[in-house]
Amino acid sequence: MHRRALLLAAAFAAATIPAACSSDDNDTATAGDRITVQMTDNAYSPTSFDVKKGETVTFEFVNEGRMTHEAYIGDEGAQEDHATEMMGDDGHSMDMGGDDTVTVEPGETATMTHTFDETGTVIIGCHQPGHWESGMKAMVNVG
Ligand SMILES: [Cu+2]
Repeated sequence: MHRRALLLAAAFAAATIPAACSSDDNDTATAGDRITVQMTDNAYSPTSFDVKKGETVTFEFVNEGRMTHEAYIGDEGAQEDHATEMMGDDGHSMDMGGDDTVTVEPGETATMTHTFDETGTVIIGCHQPGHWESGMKAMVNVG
């Protein structure tokens, strides 16, 4: 299940990242305690990370774009739910913890700390209007 989701997500990301943005889309960062992630309009760089199960990582998001960007961390289903919530659908009553979302204004830097308790793939997605749809996401491979 996780593997299938990973493959689908990876294929989606590869197909939708604008080639003009950067030439190092496939960089895989090896996680330490702190990972710096660049935000541009509309992409993260790098777009994939490897972390160890149980590891607590502080992401430092640097917005180098001209638009506001967001980083929401969660699995594919959570991303879809979050996208729905951003559109104002009241049908969901899920508890959106504030710790897993950060909004970064242009030129600003913000940090988010997350502990990866389960193996599998976790996604960082931007849910500013149209960004998720245009492929603004990064994969965290927890193993
Ligand atoms: Cu964005």
